[in-house]
Amino acid sequence: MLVMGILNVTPDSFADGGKFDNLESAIVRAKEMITEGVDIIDVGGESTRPGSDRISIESELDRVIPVIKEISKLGTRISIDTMRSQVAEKAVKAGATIINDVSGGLADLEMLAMAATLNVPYIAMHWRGHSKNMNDRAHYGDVVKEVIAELQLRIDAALDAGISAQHLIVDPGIGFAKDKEHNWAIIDSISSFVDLGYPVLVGASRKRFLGGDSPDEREAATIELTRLLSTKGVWGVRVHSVKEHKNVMSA
Ligand code: PMM
Repeated sequence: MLVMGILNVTPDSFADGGKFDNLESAIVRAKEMITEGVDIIDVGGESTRPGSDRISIESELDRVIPVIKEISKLGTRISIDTMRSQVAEKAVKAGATIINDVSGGLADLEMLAMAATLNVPYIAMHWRGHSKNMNDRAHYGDVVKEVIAELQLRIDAALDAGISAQHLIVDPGIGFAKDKEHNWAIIDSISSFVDLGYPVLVGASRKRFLGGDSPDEREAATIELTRLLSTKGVWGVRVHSVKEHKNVMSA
C-alpha cells in the first residue's frame, strides 16, 4: 500500500493549516517526507474543511505552482489536490504527475477532459458539493450502496471523457458530506470499493470521526486505520505523517 503524504500549502486546513504555507517550510516538509519514504506528495492550495469558502484561482496557483516546481526537483511523485482544470494543467506542466480531484469532475466541468488530455493518473473522489454546506448533504439510506453508485457515475463520466481505465483511482471521500456513522460504514465495507476494480485511495487522516478533541489526538487512530486498510487491498492512504504509516505497514 502506498503512502501519500499531505502537503497543504494553505493557511486554514483543519489539521496542518498554516504550517507549510510558505515555500521554505513546504520544501523542508517535502524533504522530510521523502527521507521517511513517502510514495507520493499531495500538494493542495485550497482547504476543503467543512464550512470553508472557496479561494480564487490566482491564489490557488500562487500557492501550489512554486512548491510543485521545487519539489519536482527532488525526484518524488507529486499529486495536485485541486478541483480546477486550469490548476491541474499548470501543476502537471510544473511537475505534478497525478491529479487528485476531490469533486470527481463535478466542480469544474472541464476537469475530466483536461485529465484525459494531460494523460496522467486521475483520482476521482466521492463528493456531493462544496465544503461550505456539504454537511447538509450527509443523508443516505444505505451509505455504502449510494456512495458506490455515485462513484460509479464518476467512473463512467471519466471513461467517457477519455481518461484511460489504467489511469483511474477512486476514493470514497471520507468526511465529505458524511457523518461519523457514514464514515465508519464505508471503512467497514472498504472491500466493496476495492471490488469496483480500480485502485482505492482512503483519506481518513486525523479526521473528526476518529474522535479526540484535536487533529493531533487522532494520530494513533489514523495509524491503526492504516494497519487495517493495508490488509484489505487498498492502494493508498492519504496521511499527514509518513514514517509512522510506513512502519505500521511493514510491522
Ligand atoms: N481529504 C481532504 C483533502 N483532499 N483528497 C482525497 N483524494 N481524499 C481525501 O479524503 C481528501 C483529499 C481534506 O483533508 P485535509 O484538509 O487534511 O487535506
